[in-house]
Amino acid sequence: MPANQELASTLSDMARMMELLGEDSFRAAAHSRAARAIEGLAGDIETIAADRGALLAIEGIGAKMADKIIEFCTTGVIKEHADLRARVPEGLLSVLEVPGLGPKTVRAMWQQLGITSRDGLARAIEDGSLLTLPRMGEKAVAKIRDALTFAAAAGQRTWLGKARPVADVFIDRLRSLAGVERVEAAGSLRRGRETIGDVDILVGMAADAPPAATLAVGEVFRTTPGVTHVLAAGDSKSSVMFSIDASQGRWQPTPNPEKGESLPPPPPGGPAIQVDLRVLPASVYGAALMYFTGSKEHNVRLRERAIARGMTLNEWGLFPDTHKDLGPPQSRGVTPIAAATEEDVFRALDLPWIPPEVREDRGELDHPRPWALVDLADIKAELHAHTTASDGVFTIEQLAAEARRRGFHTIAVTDHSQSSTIAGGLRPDRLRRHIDAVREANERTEGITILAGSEVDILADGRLDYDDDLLASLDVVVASAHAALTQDPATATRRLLAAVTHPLVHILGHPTGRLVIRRPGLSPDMSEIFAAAREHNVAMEINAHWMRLDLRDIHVRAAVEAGCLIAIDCDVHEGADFDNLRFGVQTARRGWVTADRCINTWPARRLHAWLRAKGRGGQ
Ligand code: DGT
Ligand code: CA
Ligand code: CA
Ligand code: ZN
Repeated sequence: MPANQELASTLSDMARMMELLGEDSFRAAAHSRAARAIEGLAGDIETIAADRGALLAIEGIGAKMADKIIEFCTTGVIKEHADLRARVPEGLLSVLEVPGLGPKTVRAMWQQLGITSRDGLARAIEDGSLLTLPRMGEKAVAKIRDALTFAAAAGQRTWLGKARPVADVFIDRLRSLAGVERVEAAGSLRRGRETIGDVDILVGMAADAPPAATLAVGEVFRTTPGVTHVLAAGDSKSSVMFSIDASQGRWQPTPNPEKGESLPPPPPGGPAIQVDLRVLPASVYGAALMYFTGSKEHNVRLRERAIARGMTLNEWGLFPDTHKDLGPPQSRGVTPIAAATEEDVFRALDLPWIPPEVREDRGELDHPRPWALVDLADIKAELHAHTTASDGVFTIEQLAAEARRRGFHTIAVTDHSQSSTIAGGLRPDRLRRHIDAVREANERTEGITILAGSEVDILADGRLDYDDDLLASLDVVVASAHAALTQDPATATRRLLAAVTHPLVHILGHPTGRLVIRRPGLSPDMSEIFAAAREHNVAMEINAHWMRLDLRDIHVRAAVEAGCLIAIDCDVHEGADFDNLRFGVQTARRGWVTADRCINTWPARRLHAWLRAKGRGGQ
């Protein structure tokens, strides 16, 4: 009933604006009362309002209010609402929504300090001016600061790479507790989505664990260093807010994927994320893990499948009946067909185990079985890495040593090209000397092949940043767009097509240039790019940095369907960047990439032969 909802929120806005303006509090209260009455209506307000008598019969609606409702139902707006809007600064209502702030306080902030937004409030806290308000002491200010941080974090999504270390803090802490048999992250984190709303942690308790052990898990969870608020504290369910910075000690990611890039500031409100805990018997862990991994849409499909087979699926198991009206089967003592492991439940539904990354209701239940997606352990080569020659921290040798330590057979040195001046891009003569240095390092180094490459800029018009002679002397050419990322789609398509059809390009690096949450990047016609990439034997990169994840999951899937090769690369600038590989692999899996499709999984001979074939007319 959208009209009811819209009218209710209009009236409640009016009430709040009247309060902020310091108007008659009875009038404001009348508007909130009417809003609540309309929200609770079973019938459609537009139908009811056609009969003024019916409207007046509603508890909480008087003559004046009835006129406003009729005005809304006939014109779609209430003029008084617009008048109020004109008098109240736009951001002030969002200040009022900060938990713990009432209209009187917000009005004082506005009238006396000129605060009209949450950002303004944050500034007044930092510069101390908030303290000058009457009855505003240090304690009250600290409370508001907390509430502001919390309000900003709630409903906001963060990067996969920021949320994963948070989950790992809790997993490490809970793993060794008495009676704990299993601990895992579920939800969007386990599915590897590029942004995370909240972190879901699932603990499975051994059959012989006493109830006190379950309570202890909750207690340890809620008292983890870094927890800023406890939102809920039940026996088997808890929720907390956790300061993301508290997880950074264990893993320090590069804040910025390419140095020198000017980025807008991080989302306001400070970095905090909600973490949910559920503790259950290990005997139902599989069913619960499936339920809390989601996605919701995938779960709906699974439940439909269960029902179609005469069964009921919920977080307690897969049960042999569908008598919903008798209450949930687990509380009627019905023994589940399957519950302990995901494999058991999927098998009983006549399905292979479905990798979490593809549980998005994108056709995964109809997939020809079994699944054989690319795995972290399959990756044997890194083909996009920077050294001190441009903006990396490693020398060639250090980079190679780190790559070898991580079990790779090949590392490509691909420093920036001349147009990326801020990133220390190499002029042609410097690149020539750099190539010599890489080849010498390769001679000296055992156990890994070091390739001489470049991450060559794709200029705004599609030309590459070096001439063909120089490009032809490289073992690997990653072509990437770094500037002019607001081009219109048609221009962007021509630009990227020029790079993909260039005979010396091996890999299209971070194809759209987008940054997750921060920058949309190019939006070329991907199907044209993929068709050309397939024809010209160019691999499409999945840049594994959690701020890039570019290609994104749905584009990966389209590239795979178009028959393209995929490269998963860490765009290494420093050691920790290698750890981002897991996110690149998850993104690949979300796009249904098999190992064979991904050139980083190929044995050295095959990979090197493929690279050499470029520019020699071979494939
Ligand atoms: P997020 O946190 O927004 O990044 O996304 P998710 O997928 O982690 O969602 P979340 O944390 O709300 O719930 C975790 C999983 O639990 C979700 O993927 C499916 C399951 N779940 C949670 N609430 C419901 C619900 O109301 N209905 C159903 N069917 N499943 C739910
Ligand atoms: Ca979640
Ligand atoms: Ca959750
Ligand atoms: Zn780049």
